[in-house]
Amino acid sequence: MKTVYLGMTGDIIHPGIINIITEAAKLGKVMVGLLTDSAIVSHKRLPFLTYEQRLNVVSNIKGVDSVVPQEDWSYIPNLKTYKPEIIIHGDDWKTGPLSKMREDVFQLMKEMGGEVVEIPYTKGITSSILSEAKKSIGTTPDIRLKTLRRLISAKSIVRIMEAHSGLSGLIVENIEIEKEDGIHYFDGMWSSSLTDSTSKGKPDIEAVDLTTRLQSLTDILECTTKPIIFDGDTGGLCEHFVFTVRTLERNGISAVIIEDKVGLKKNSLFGTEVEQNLATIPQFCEKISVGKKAQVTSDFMIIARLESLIAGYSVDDAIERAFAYVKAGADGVMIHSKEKSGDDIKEFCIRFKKEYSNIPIILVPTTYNQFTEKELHSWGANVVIYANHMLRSSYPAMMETAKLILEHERSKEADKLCMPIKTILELIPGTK
Ligand code: SPV
Ligand code: MG
Repeated sequence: MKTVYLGMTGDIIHPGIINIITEAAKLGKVMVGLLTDSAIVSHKRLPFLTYEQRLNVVSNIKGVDSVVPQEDWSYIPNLKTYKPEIIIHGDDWKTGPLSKMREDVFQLMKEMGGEVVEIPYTKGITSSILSEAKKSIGTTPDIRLKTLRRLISAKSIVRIMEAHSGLSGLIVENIEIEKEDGIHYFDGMWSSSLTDSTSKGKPDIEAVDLTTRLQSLTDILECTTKPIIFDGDTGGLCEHFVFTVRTLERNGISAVIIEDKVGLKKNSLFGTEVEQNLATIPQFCEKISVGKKAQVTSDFMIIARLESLIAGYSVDDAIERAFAYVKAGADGVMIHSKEKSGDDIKEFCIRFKKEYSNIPIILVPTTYNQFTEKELHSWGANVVIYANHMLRSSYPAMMETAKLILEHERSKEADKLCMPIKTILELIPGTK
């Protein structure tokens, strides 16, 4: 019997997929090439179900003979490995972004003496339409929490944007642009102490209790599904940190980042005149360790933030601390710097990855913002956080609008800077 190769994501099973499997089974033994998370995120959003869950579903569909992982977005590597006599595909790939891959597949199958079978695409129901519907289903704390680890292992660089309100969260949740290599979007949100306090007109000096920080966080949680990394400041005393970890985890937050400073915390990017006192290594290791013991799931991440470079210490100091924090249980390290050249960060990343290639590095390139995500990844970074850009960009727009109204004694001139009321109705479901 011939082998018929069928590539799929298998996240949402709809009648179109059952149809193509049925057609494939008429031609031979169906081998499904199930795209892995990393193959999918190279071009599309992370699927709802994990690879293991999708494997379970797809292997149990009538007509599927075997399932193999497809590690690449392209079918070509698997076609070379498994040499099926036939590959089957919906005819929708004749045009659009898959048409180049279609040509390559035809060429390869011809060289291998195989055949490409195209079947009419099932109209009216596509995975993309269904994933729109999926968005309206929302998420659960458990699914949201787990997603950050999945993203870190699937993507070369995880892209996180600051959100400080429901509205900014909605932008991060929804915005995407189409580029040559697929859809680009933000993978998750950063709950920043700086932007949260600034949006409330207050200084960034570590809230006395979590309650105020949780107010805006709750607003974001209510209208988004993407994973959230929480800025935990210094984490407070060990006794407090235990509660913070539990509260965040219960709410479906994926990670907390705590910085190794002591005393009154001030924002790291403020001028050099601000004195920064660092915790001793054993002190901070103790905090990480009590936090790790407090968490209930194995998915929640405690990330140690190194302030050595901010406080005027060397890369050597940061490295010594980073190694100690990882040994104490940190699931990742964030290294921060005000240095524009990026040289110190690059040196840190390279040295850290030589010792711990599997521990994620998180960067916050606010000052060294000339480097692209690809460049930061080439140093060893796994996650990039745009830590304050939604808030900072909103301020000039609001200032300009307020000035225009004062100047003209009416609002007509400011209209061009304002979101149309219609957009509000479209953006916020339930107001249409
Ligand atoms: C924040 O966003 O609050 C941070 C990052 O802690 S930074 O402001 O760069 O210190
Ligand atoms: Mg902060």
